[in-house]
Amino acid sequence: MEAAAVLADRVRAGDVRAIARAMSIVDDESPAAAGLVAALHPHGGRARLVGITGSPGAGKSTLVDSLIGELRRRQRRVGVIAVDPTSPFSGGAVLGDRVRMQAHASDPGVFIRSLATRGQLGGLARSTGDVAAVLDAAGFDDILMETVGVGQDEVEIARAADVTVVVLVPGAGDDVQALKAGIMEIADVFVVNKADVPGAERTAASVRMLLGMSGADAQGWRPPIVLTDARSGRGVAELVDAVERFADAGQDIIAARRGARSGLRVRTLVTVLLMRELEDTLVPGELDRVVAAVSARRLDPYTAARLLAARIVASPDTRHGG
Ligand SMILES: Nc1nc2c(ncn2[C@@H]2O[C@H](COP(=O)(O)OP(=O)(O)OP(=O)(O)O)[C@@H](O)[C@H]2O)c(=O)[nH]1
Ligand SMILES: [Mg+2]
Repeated sequence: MEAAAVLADRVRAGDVRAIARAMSIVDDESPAAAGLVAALHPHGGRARLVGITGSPGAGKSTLVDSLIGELRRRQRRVGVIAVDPTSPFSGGAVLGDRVRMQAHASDPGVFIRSLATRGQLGGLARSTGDVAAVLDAAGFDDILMETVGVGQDEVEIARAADVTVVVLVPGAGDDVQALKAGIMEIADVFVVNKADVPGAERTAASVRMLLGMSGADAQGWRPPIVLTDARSGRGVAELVDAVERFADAGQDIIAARRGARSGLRVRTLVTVLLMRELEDTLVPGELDRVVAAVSARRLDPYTAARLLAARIVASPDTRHGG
């Protein structure tokens, strides 16, 4: 059996070292990644992907920690992907999360992985989907994905997750305008965390009013608002219940999201493959020269792209290298 298939079998058997190794392969986008994903793909699709998004410091990691405990009580195996928006070398965030979640480190029903975004736009690491696929194939029931929601990422996590939980804190909803339209649209479930500090009820009321104005969505789901104190765990069982209700009532929505995810994934990979193919086709430096011509306004970008794309379909014997 080839190496990818052997590793995939060990991942499916729940071998912790194999899971860690598979994650590194897909996260590094090493050449073995394609074969590994191919071997794992038929065995995926069972896990529930839950996105936890919200402002920095809203308590997402603390909430994830509490959620792990609650889900374990319900006999579910839990994978966690914490996306660190900073570089892996600079930040305390990843380390802090690791230390906090250490309590679960010896539990074979829990697997925690931190990823760096490496400066990509948006808060999701590019490999998040493949790392989740490893956890999925390894049989984890719930995969919790923590990301800081700022700007574009909110849309991204909506694509990456089956269920999106938006974490707010008291005060966030006092000024209705402060709640960005984007965040209202992606939430399947709202959490007002830090419910132990004053103002949580008022924030919940503001969100409720906003939701009342926008109405339930086409499928008839109106996002519930759950108050939590992530440090004590109060409200966390209710949060899990709310996620379960959405997973049940929103099956069609989730299926559509998964379809959209597959579509985006394939399209993105085609772009990458064609770009690679083009780079193999061109003489070294040729692409840079075309780009320079566009910069110097001797060539427009559309014509440049059309000329370059035409090279890919040119006969193979015109190719340089390969
Ligand atoms: N009072 C109170 N504090 C909380 C609660 N949940 C989290 N905190 C505190 O809020 C701070 C931030 O918590 P984190 O869980 O690190 O927040 P985060 O959203 O993961 O932060 P980033 O990952 O940096 O965006 C910590 O000091 C927590 O102890 C809560 O329910 N009540
Ligand atoms: Mg965090």
